[in-house]
Amino acid sequence: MTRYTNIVILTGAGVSAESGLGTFRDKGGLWTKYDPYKLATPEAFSEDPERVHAFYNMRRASMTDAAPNAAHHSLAHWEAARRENGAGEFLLVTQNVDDLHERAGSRSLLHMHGELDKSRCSCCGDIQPCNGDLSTAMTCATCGKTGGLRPHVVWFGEMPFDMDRIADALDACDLFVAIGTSGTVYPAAGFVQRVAALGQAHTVEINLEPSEGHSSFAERTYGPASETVPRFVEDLRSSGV
Ligand code: BV8
Repeated sequence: MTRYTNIVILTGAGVSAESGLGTFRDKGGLWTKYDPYKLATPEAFSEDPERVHAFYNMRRASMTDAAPNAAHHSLAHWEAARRENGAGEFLLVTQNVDDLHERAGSRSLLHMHGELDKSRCSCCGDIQPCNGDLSTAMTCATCGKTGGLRPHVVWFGEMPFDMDRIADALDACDLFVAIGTSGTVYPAAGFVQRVAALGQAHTVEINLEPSEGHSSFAERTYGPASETVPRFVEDLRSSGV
């Protein structure tokens, strides 16, 4: 079995599904109940900030009640084991705005679409922890302006975070694993094509069903993440990866 030195993992909402947090495009998913262009765009926020705050306040509250599942824990243990034995780079890039990877113990982690438990001031850019509700009545502790606080998440049409660091990791990796993502939203959905085009990495999709980009992956495993991810990680770790 190959020993991988530079591993990049990409997760999406499917990894948090069994923790009780909704996905977006599955049956009953958030975007089947709400219009993303009325809730997850800068234009939506300037048009009706309180409607957007209510949507993210509801999701922030359900995040607090959720707990990491076996998929989150197995990724965190894998990262820790590789760090302990100096096995090389391990980067977890998540599209998710929940904190379940952190709460499972993941450390080498980038939230490319931001984080629900942070607010950002549209006036001065200050980022603060946010565990309760946001509203337009709130005042920024840094610049003192009222009404400018927003969820620190990436909306459609906004540039995802840490793209340079992610691109470097993708270009250096020899294992790329996408977990629980429909492969619908770019630029994340294009990561596998970027890696496959370089021809130096093994690519794996672990999902409930084939994603939009499934044909770009060399290996594909389907089933609930709380079962498929621990099994995948265990198989690799038992061969010393
Ligand atoms: C940008 C906000 C550019 C946070 C979200 C081509 C290139 C570049 C951009 C575009 C492009 N084409 C179109 C675009 C624009 C757009 C886009 O991709 N649109 C799509 C709809 C076509 N992209 C953007 O706007 C991005 N920005 O490109 O900026 C730019 C350039 C210069 C200057 C400025 C800007 C920004 C994208 C981020 C938008 N934010 N949400 C929030 O509210 O959470 S999108 C939303 O989708 C979430 O962030 C989510 O993480 C993300 C991806 O969804 P998934 O995680 O994949 O979830 P989904 O429900 O779709 O799928 C779940 C999967 O899990 C399913 O496959 C299911 O089978 C599986 N599953 C379910 N249960 C389980 C499971 N798997 C395992 N186990 C289970 N139990």
